[in-house]
Amino acid sequence: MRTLITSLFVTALALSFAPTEHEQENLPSVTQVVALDECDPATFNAALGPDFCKNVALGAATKLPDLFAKAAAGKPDPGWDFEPDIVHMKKGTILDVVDQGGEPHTFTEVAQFGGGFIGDLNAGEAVVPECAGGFSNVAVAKTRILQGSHSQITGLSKGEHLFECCIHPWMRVKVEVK
Ligand SMILES: [Cu+2]
Repeated sequence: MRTLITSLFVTALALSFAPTEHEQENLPSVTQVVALDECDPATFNAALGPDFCKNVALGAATKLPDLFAKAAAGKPDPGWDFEPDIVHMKKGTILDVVDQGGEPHTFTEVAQFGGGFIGDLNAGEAVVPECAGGFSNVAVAKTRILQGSHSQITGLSKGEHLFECCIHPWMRVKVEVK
């Protein structure tokens, strides 16, 4: 009897230190979205200030006037992108957005996709209310992601969520939360 009690105690002790399946399930999982761009430092920084664009493109860069010309023609540069375009995740998952491009972006939840706060990049689409005012609006500024940094989105409810960049509004992600 004594042996049985001792062995039960030892088993209970061992279990209390081992992470149980239940605890492992409680760790929030993370899914990642990557923001990309291939800005050309020479032309971007001449117009927008030193260090606005840091060279990440290794020869694949898009010059600032070309970015505007492509957007105006309704064929925005595909190098400016959120990947993936659609995210499927369970409720409670952390959505981690990392800017691996050369310049800042925003990751802004919108009711409907539309234009951003730089009219000449909107290809005629009206600015969506969530982007209005640009960085003079704190609600927009707080969704900014600087080059090389992460932003974590938590607490997304079940259902569909739409996110876009308020600067480059063709950068769009649909998040389906189950
Ligand atoms: Cu952007």
